[in-house]
Amino acid sequence: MNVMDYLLKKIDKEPVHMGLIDPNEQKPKESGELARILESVGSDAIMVGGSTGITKKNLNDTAKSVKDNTDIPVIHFPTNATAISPHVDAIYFMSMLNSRDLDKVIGQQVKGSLSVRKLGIQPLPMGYVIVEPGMTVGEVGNADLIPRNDPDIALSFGLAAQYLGMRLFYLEAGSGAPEPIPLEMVKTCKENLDIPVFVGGGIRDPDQAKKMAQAGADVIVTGTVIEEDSEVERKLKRMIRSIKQV
Ligand code: 1GP
Repeated sequence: MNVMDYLLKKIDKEPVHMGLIDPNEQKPKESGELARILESVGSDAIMVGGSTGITKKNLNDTAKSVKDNTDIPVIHFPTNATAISPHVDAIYFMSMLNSRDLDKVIGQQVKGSLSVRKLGIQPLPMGYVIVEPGMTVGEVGNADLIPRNDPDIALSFGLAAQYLGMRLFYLEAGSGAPEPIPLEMVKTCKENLDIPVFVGGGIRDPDQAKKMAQAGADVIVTGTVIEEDSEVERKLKRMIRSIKQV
């Protein structure tokens, strides 16, 4: 399966949902179960990754379990070049464009590129930016956070990503953020970019997810809600339905 084609076709039709499974949050077997649930409620792809505690072993075991339990694409959301798994369909080949740390912008990408080629994983070129409050990923990424009230800065990064040839642009508020990406920022980016806009961080309920889709988000990523909620299946079902109705 060509994952980029799959995504672009889906996005062309309707807003897309992706569930993020963090290998550091549960055992591989439970991750497999979450993957099964995500597919059954209509999620379009599964991202595997996290900001801290990712090892070759927990990544590999989790990715394998996820892959064994679902037919929708499994995409690695990488932390660095140390842990890259062959048990995925694709990897976001991403640059944290607003990091102060050159290693996050281009260093890890250079370190990991040969592995991606050798393992035959499809790279999905992506510009990734961290918006306030940024949470853990903003800290470990040493990000110069994009102010919440400045959509034009976010757009400037998005245009730079697009002009550099990146195929996807991701606005990240940070996992567990008290508020998701501001709607005005999503709208500004969507209206002015030709590449798909991803949003993630702090999206917990169907209403928030729907507003993101209405503002123009092409891909809505949820992570924490999968890990925390006891009625995860019911909640995800409602969330995905609300996104797809937009
Ligand atoms: C992944 O930050 C998102 O980019 C996930 O955020 O855990 O808050 O859903 P949540």
